[in-house]
Amino acid sequence: MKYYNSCLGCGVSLQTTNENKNGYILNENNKYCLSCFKLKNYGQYTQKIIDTNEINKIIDSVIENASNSRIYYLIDLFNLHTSINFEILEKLNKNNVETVFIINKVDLFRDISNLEKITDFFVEYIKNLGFKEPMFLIMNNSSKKLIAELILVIQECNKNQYFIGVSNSGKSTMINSMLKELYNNNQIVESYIPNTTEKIIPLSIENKEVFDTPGFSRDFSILKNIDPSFLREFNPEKRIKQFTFQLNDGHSIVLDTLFGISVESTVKVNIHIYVSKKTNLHRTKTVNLENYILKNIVNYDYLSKFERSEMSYKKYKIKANNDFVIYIADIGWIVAKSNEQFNLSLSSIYLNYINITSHYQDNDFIWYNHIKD
Ligand SMILES: Nc1nc2c(ncn2[C@@H]2O[C@H](COP(=O)(O)OP(=O)(O)OP(=O)(O)O)[C@@H](O)[C@H]2O)c(=O)[nH]1
Ligand SMILES: [Mg+2]
Repeated sequence: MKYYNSCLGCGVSLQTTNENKNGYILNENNKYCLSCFKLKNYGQYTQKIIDTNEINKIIDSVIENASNSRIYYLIDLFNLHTSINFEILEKLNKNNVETVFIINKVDLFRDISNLEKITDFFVEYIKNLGFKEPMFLIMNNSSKKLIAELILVIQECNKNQYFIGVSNSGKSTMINSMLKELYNNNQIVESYIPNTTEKIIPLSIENKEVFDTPGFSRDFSILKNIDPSFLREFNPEKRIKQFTFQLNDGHSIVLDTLFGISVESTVKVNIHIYVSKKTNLHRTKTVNLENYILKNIVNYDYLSKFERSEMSYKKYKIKANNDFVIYIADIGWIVAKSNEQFNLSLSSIYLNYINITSHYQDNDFIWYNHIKD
């Protein structure tokens, strides 16, 4: 009988003594901890204790000992801004680690030909951070062709190969897709729940040593406060949808009941919203916005775990004839434009939980264009 020290699915040490601790197994010969077993076979989630400090230590030690390693750094195209961890990039650069950047989940976008612009942007961006000859790959884990190409890249390298990246960027799915393609085996557990992988998982791909790693911090993420049974709602499994509105002064759009987008303007404002198809967008007058949110919030059960505050606002004064982009981590992004200067505000009773960044659209980086219908 074979006994396993660590779970094949998430890498955590297996134990038979405490049901409430990670890595619990019923029988000593189980390959998967109970939590991975349930997730893998029944899609059932069990609450796990995640120690982000421990994960950071694991990643630090991978980078510090990477003199004979190649690291694949995954960037989740849907969560572009939050995929970039400056501290980790700095460490990779300082330690002169051979790094391959993988831009993943390109299937969420419509026109792959435009992806060249993204790569160009990233090459510049990463070079500006000091990386001398960064390598880039564009991936979609459901593409057999791209997975076959990645297998060739792995085969040609004689170093230890680590896949790192923010949680949910698709590391485990990527490695599993290669294992499936080669050996019809999909041993690692992949899921839309953050921090599925807990420890380093060593694997062999065409006799090369490949390692899955736990995703680093998603402290910023709204997903952290959402009940796992609702997380699927937030995972854009299919192509992101563009919703287009023309908003007049005093009109608003409410996204689920998470936040409202309102404008003050003398002319119509064009608003494009790029989110998962499952998101509900409702148009209302700004005077009715707060009432609408409070009345309908019960229909959005996933918000019940949040502590509500007073309605608070984030305001932007936007120049005429410029695309202004607002990224909302894990939700999507908004592009607003008008031929006159206007004010835009985001209002929410959960503003503290939402990670928002914004900038004027740079002409060289019109990456959101490839999902335009
Ligand atoms: N659309 C799309 N979704 C993907 C792709 N790769 C992974 N996903 C989805 O992204 C989610 C996270 O995938 P995982 O492979 O578990 O991510 P991870 O990086 O291993 O996450 P951690 O283990 O938490 O660090 C899952 O719902 C996957 O189905 C992809 O290429 N395209
Ligand atoms: Mg994983």
